[in-house]
Amino acid sequence: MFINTGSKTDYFIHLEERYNAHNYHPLPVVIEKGEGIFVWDVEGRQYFDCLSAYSAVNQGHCHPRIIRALNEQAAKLTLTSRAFHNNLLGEYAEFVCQFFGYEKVLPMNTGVEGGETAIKLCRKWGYEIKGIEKNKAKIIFVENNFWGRTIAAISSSTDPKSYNNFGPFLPGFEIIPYNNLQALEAALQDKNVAGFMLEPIQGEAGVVVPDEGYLSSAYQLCKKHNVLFIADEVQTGVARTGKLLACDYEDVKPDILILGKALGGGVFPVSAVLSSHEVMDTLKPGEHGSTFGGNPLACAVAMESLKVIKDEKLAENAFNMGEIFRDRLRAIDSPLIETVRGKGLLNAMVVRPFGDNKTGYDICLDLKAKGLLAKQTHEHIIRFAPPLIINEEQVHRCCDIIQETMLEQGNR
Ligand code: IF1
Repeated sequence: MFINTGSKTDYFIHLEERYNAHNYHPLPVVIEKGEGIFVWDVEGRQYFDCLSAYSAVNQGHCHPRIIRALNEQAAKLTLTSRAFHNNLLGEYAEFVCQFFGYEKVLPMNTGVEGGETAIKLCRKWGYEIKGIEKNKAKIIFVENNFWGRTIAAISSSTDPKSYNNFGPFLPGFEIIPYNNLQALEAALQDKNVAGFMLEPIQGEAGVVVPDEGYLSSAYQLCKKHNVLFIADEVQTGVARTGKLLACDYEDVKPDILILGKALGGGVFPVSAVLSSHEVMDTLKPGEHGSTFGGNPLACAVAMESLKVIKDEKLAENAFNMGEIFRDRLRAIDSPLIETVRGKGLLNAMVVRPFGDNKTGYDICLDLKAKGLLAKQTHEHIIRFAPPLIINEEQVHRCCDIIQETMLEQGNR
């Protein structure tokens, strides 16, 4: 039994620390309410949410249309499993395929399940269509990728924090530098390569934007070598970067597209793998699946989540607000700011080492004190990703807070 020795915040943090695994280092804030771009903590304080649950809340917290879709479906039918048909899966599959321009979809739940599914489809296609020798298929990944926490995901990771002491790792994965076409061309000489999987903009790596033309050239190289181009748009997709998909900036149509996070409108785990008949039809009944994959509740939520993206023109808004956001941050006259980068409303500020071993976490604490929640990645990179519904006045208020914080830091 926990006795409330301090604030409500302390109470909830202590309770969580006692009974929950310490697999995160959260900011010391306890959120109990979310609406639009705002969240409130248990002390009643309001914050700008500049993380959007790592781009899963693109439509804003508790969007009324999405909550209504969730509640109405939840009161009717939530889960049948795929042992039986349900009246929403076919409608959803048609809707999401037409929304993104693909022939077939395989519905899953989390982003990493989407990545796992894409790899299994790619390998199956490699053996049964490309004719790669059994169990010899290789998939190319890039350094500093992040696509989740499963054994396959960490087997392709270059981050010791992701893979250390979780071995042994999966074979058949090759890792090359990101944004390096020569390295890709060299790797593609291997006839056993079935696929090349990458994020169009690397999120966890710190919003790393590749050179203009990298995606389209990489795609062309994959076509030349009969290799599937697999885009992990779990974080960059669903309008986050100012286009429906980050690949749209270069008119690249991935052979396999992986979606997650905001596909579920921030209210339900929904992921999807979209591809062609040729790739999808390599899977036969009983060869892949998941208890919740394609459940009617997820279908209802995902359709409404995508309709909101379209109806509220959130990609266009993300593009326009992102321009203002980066201009404002780049105008901050602080020696601590090394660079500001991003597309749409997926942005990051890289800060130089400062004070006595201060890191981005310390800046996030100061931002929190001023009413803005953001989180650092890799110590010195602060990611700013507000919900895509943010308006110009709110962008300026967020930038005022960031500017004030950075100028104060610089004077310490
Ligand atoms: C954590 C990071 C972000 C992703 C991309 C697939 C997945 C993710 C590009 C897997 C998930 C989440 C996971 C979460 C924190 C967050 C994260 F910092 F870990 F790397 F966003 F950048 N592809 N990213 O970003 O999706 O299975 O989680 O639904 O694990 O700490 P998931």
